[in-house]
Amino acid sequence: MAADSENTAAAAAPDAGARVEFDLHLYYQMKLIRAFEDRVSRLHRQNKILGGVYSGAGQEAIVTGTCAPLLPGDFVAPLHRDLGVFLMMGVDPGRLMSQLMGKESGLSRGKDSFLHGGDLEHGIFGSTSMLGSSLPIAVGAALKFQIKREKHVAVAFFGEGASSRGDVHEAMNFAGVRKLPVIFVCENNRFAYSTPLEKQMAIEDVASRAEAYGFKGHVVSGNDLLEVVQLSERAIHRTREGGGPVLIECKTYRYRGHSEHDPALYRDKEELVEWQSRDPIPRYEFYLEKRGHDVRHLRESIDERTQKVVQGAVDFAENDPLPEAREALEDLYAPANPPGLPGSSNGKP
Ligand SMILES: Cc1ncc(C[n+]2csc(CCOP(=O)(O)OP(=O)(O)O)c2C)c(N)n1
Repeated sequence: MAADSENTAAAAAPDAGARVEFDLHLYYQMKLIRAFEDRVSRLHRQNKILGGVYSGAGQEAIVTGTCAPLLPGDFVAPLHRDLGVFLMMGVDPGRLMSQLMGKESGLSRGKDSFLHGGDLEHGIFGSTSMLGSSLPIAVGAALKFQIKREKHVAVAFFGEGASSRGDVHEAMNFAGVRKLPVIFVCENNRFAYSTPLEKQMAIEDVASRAEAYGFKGHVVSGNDLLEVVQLSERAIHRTREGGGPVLIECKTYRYRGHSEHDPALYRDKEELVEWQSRDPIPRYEFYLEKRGHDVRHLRESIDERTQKVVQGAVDFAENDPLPEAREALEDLYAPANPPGLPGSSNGKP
């Protein structure tokens, strides 16, 4: 979990014991995200989820690897497929499931689906529907960190489809000019809804655009957790220390349709099989095996743990009440005198 100090300590000082703990923690998180999303897809078919479900199955290594090196106080703007970001940043799985079911304890107290639910306590901005529009928000957060001399970073996730929008260009250009502490993470899963990559981009790599904004762009396999986390650790550290923005493009593949209602008949089944054979979980298990772990045993015990957590989240959300009608008008506007601001009367009239 990103906001988790043990994780950060392991990232900063990789002695053997801490490295093992960190490796296993990443494995657990990636498996938890997969199990949670699988369950959400099933719950959707049972009509228990409020709004659309945009599965990130197959893309778990990206959110796991890029959120792992983050510290408390950092800011993250996920895309619509990034349920895993919430789990990585330490959001309680029960509250997250309540958000998906539109229940009282959800992040927006039943006022929205997953799509727009954020959690600023955990540094997560709730996505807007306009693709790419969260990048200028992340850049704004980074500008605040720079002005206040806070050693935090902002991370903006976006798809290769969103990368063709003007907001993305403006955000990257401004970040480059001001050398802001922001990391742009492109999850290139080869499809923007039904539009394949080659029909919406004339170049091979989104990462090559970074040069035009005056910072570095990297391409990694988004299905290789080790590669993602190693690059992210270096990039986040450099950006935190004043090195300016960076763009990381993670090549991956979307396993399911754009959302659960989309059977994705427009794509080649062979392509899906090829990408599933590069699944991030067995790939990381191979690494763990090479590190001397008994992977079969590990997989069994982690599966048991993740199933318990997911079932606990479902039980919590199913027992959580729906909000009362009178609450519909609460939490709509920021308080006139937000606590903690200069001249504020701490929210008192
Ligand atoms: C400005 C804008 N155009 C179109 C849409 C409709 N739309 C929602 S998601 C999506 C595909 C996004 O593709 P990508 O950015 O690659 O992310 P992915 O869904 O593949 O993770 C589209 C076209 C939108 N929400 N906003």
